[in-house]
Amino acid sequence: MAGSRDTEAVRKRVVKAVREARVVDMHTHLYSAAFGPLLLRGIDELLTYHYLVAETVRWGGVRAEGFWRRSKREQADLVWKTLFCDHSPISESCRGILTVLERFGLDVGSRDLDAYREFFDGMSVEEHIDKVFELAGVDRVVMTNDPFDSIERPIWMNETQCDPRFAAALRVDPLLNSWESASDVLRTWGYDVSDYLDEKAGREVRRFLEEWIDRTGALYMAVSLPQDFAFPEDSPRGQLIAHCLLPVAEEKGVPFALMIGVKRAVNPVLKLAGDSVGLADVGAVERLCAGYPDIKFMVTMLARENQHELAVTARKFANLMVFGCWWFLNNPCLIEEITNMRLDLLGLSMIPQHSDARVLDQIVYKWEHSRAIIGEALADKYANLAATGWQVTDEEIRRDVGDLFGGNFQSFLGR
Ligand code: FIX
Ligand code: ZN
Repeated sequence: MAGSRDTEAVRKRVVKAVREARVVDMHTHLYSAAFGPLLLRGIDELLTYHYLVAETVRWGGVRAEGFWRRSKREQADLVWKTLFCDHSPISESCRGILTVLERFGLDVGSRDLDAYREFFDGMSVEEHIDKVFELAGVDRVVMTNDPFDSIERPIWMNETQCDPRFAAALRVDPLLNSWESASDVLRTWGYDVSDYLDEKAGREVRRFLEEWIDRTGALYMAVSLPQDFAFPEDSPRGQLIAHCLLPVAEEKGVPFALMIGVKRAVNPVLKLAGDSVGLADVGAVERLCAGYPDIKFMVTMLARENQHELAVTARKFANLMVFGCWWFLNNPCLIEEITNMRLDLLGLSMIPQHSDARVLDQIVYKWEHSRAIIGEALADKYANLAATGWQVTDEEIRRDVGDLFGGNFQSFLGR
């Protein structure tokens, strides 16, 4: 047996296994090349990521309205000037860009934005995707697919061939969170739904969901929910979940992913950068998991203060998979805290991270930064085991790390 009581040696073996692990990134906003303009990539997209827009406008050099009036390139110039030149780029989102540049072999010290642009412009989309997947150690990403999106819908309707590295997830926000306008649109597509959610409308929405799961091959259905999300609830959303989403999830055997705790548009002029966070009720998750034991739920919550209760809830329900450090939690200090807590409460039966990348290149930094933190957290745990005399083989370490970085997700899907 290759095991050792030496805690330092075991730590090194764990960190190495995490560094080498192949990743399945179970929630992103990336698209394959077939989706044309929906796939964002390169330095100007990196700089205008909404996390950085919020940080730029904070400095007060420009108001949000003025920011949006600029071209993408001018916006990127302003972000670069404000966050990288006028101040040191120490926030996680800024640091991420430097990690990407460095991993691509660019001269970070030169601060030469035009040279970075030239580099990214020189890559074909295919070359770019291959390179990013290789640098990130990612095998597969799951997209966020919205059948109500006017660019995306025709691509699916034309049965465009999709790169198998990009799997689909059916996003149901428009349906659940704005039923009135969604029902208007559904009618134009030939679904016989009234505004009133009666028996027939329920049947038609189920037909819509089933058709889109089949069309996209969606691995799961997903929705983001506000901090006041309740279940059960006598609202269109509550009715749709109970009578459409859950029956389809059960019938099709696809999990339902709930991302809970977003306070949308607290500052609407900031657009995507204007969303915030709120404390949510984990009781809604408990009631879903207890009431529907044959349905699988994947849940992430946005508020730091919800994390402990959510992890405890996952101890109670095998049909609940906790995943990721979402959005404002995707920062080193919080990933460390949350990962350690989950490892203590749930052992290895969770999905520690997803990237939520919106720009292709981001998976390079998001996974590199998360790997380092998860690797250290895990190394501590194995070192504690080694101190008792428990020995682990390299195969066992690789098995466990593989579960965290993709295996648990695949098993939960039942694949
Ligand atoms: O709802 C979501 O999937 C969120 O992740 C996004 O809408 C959000 O804007 C984001 O990019 C967070 O990382
Ligand atoms: Zn997301």
